[in-house]
Amino acid sequence: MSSHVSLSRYLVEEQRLHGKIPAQLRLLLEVVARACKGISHAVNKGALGDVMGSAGSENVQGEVQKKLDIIANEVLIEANEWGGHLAAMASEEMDSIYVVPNRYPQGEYLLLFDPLDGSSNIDVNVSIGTIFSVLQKPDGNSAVTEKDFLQAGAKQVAAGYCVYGPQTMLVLTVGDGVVMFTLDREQGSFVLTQEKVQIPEDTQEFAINMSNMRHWAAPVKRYVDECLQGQEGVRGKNFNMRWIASMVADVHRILMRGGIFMYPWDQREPNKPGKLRLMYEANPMSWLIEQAGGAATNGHERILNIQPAQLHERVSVILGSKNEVERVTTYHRS
Ligand code: AHM
Ligand code: MG
Repeated sequence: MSSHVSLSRYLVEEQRLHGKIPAQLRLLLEVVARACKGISHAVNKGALGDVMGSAGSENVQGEVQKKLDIIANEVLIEANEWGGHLAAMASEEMDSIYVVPNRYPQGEYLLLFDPLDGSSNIDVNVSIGTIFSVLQKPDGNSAVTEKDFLQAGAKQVAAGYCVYGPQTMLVLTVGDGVVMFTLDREQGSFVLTQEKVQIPEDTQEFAINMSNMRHWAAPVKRYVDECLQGQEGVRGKNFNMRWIASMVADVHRILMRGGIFMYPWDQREPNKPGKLRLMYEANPMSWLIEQAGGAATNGHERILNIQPAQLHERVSVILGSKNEVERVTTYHRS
């Protein structure tokens, strides 16, 4: 019965049945899950654990770091550096890549993460999460460099997130659909609670930060205008809106019941392609969404086909229910 399948058992059986998860990748995913359990505990402590508030520092993108951003980053690094499964890591919270120190063996995988996404929500007790993406190091023998990370999202071998909400859930793909695990705190393990996640192709729910409306490009304005017209407008149906300001929580809702999420380019900072990061946020989320039957584009092309030029590259993101994402993408073409 699926409610008794632990993450470890799922990974072992997935390898046995489909050959998707070699031992090193399994170790990696188990270690990431263990780190997420640690982050979940820290998040849960809140004001009791001296983990709230700002750390008084900024990351490479000039964003103020919260204490929990730094704690989560450290938990992921410490958990992953010694196991021999990784060559290097990259994080939204670190300027450059973290190569596994010489004292440990180096593995063939590269791990990228946003240690705590939606961190503006930490202090107000709203869902936040960890997003991760796994790539293979292209050249097995040479020393790992930042260039090794610059691979299109289509090359990911595993991707997922852990959402710290009313329940802590780990959501994963290795290219064989999307599976969801719920943390059983009494057992201390992630238990399989949903398989074959499918996003409905149509939706009546959109997610976008409406306060930026005046800055959007015409195709995004058109799409949202038409949603707002409701039954009387061209769409002939009413739409609902949700915006949690935690991508993890917004994407989780879309995986559960459909919807479209947009963080598009806007005129506030015209030189930036968008707010969200391609390699830590957009790629793993886009793969999950596609694996669940949805779509993800930047308005012009499939996000997973974008060849990154830099580690901290940003991108415009439109993802979710297939027909709606295709509609917004078509509006960008016309
Ligand atoms: P973060 O990684 O610094 O937390 O920023 C990413 C978050 C996303 O989770 C969310 O979708 C978005 O920023 C919210 O942005 P805004 O506050 O502009 O609505
Ligand atoms: Mg983030």
